[in-house]
Amino acid sequence: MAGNDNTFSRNRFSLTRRQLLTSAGGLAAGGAVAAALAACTPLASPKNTAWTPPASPMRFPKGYVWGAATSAYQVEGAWNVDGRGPSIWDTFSRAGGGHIVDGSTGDVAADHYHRWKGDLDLMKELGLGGYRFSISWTRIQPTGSGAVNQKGLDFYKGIIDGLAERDIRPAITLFHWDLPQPLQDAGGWPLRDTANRFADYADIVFGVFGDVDADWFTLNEPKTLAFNGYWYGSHAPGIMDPNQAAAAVHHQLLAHGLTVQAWGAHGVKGRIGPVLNLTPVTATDPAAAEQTKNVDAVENRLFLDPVLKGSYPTDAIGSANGQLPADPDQFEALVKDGDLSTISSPIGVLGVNYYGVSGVDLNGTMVKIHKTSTADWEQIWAPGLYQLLTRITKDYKRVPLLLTENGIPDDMLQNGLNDSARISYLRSHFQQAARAIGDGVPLEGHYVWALLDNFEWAEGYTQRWGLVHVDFGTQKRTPKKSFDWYTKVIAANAVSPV
Ligand code: IFM
Repeated sequence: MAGNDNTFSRNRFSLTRRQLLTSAGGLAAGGAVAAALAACTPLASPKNTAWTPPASPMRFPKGYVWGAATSAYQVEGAWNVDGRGPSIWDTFSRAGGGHIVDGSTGDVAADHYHRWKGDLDLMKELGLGGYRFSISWTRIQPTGSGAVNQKGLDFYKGIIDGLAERDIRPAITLFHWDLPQPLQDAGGWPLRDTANRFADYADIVFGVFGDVDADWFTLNEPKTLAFNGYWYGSHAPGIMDPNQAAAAVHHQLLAHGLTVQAWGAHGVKGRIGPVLNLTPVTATDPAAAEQTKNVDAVENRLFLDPVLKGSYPTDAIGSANGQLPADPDQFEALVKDGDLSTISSPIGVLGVNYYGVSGVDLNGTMVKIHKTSTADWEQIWAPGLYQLLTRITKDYKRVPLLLTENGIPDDMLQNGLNDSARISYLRSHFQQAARAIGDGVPLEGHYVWALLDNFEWAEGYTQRWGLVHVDFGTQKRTPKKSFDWYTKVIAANAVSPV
């Protein structure tokens, strides 16, 4: 694991996927950090650490959805098949220049486009109650607007029907970062009209699949796309401009709200909401309270508040340490009358992606306070999940929650199939989920990221996140040890202490 390495490169292409855990500003040795932490108050629940799991299995409510997730560009491949148009990820991964660490693309990925039936059989074998996948916009509308591609709709109809045959509930994400390239050429998410284009695309999907009883998700992780794609430049479309990033936040949220409204107008079955990746943050120095509050605003409240309260936090954007360094006036001018009521249209479910926590230093920089997985941005701390879930429930109106992603990449020191580190990780996070449910959090399901090894964005194929190993040369699937372990958890609807 990369857990002993406290230094992080900040060069453009080795920026971590989600945030800058930099060596800038330095990071105190573990003991000093722990001492500093003990001296400061965490932002959320005071009950976040003093808890040990019970010796007996922790049971989950009847109907709890045990799931696994993927996304279109990461698994489908078939980049130029059956009329699919180019997305920003096709462009970005082909551009070279170190965008993707191993120089790879998602052209073939796990070839799920051609192998989905076998993959659905694997899900059945695992005993999944839910499968979360995303629809590729450019399979449905190859240029992002106008003509509809029937073959794209047919592909997803096959998956939806195949899930129904296997009694697996679909969780369908309409957008997992693969913006049609022509829309980026016109300005991308910083352009307001992209929200309208997205609502048109959603309208097409709802018109065809309105009778599908699913958990519908509008956008996956609008934060990651906005920040990595338009601020750090480490993801497609590779832009480095905080003002564009701020605009991309607002217009994605607007697209979310318009889509919730279109969903209601179509009378689609199931329920709908966004998928937000959220991160509890803690000051590493008693004097860093303000900086930590700012980072919390950027990481969490910038997304939760508009969706669940109909307002933007005032401390997220600006030039203070920890803020998104865009122009607040410029941002305010983007928010037109009615936008916030659109964005806060009532949702039926909130998807939460949880990967860990972060410390915040005096510079407002996110720094390492816990061991990371092979992904150096992922600071593993299971109690943070409890902290996050209880905080959402306490600070916002009550809405059913689904953990829509949670997982780690293979530990490089372990044999790929013998992934006991993933089992420990999942066990501790399932326990914290059960604990949160016991304390009244309306959590209704848990999707492991990921079902299959896949294309991990800027990390290419160097990180393997799957319950199922994929040999990218032969496309052979082999369940890992965690797959067998998860099968037992699902069958028992309970997580055991060992
Ligand atoms: O692979 C990604 C996924 O696309 C979005 N959430 C985090 C995962 C792991 O980095």
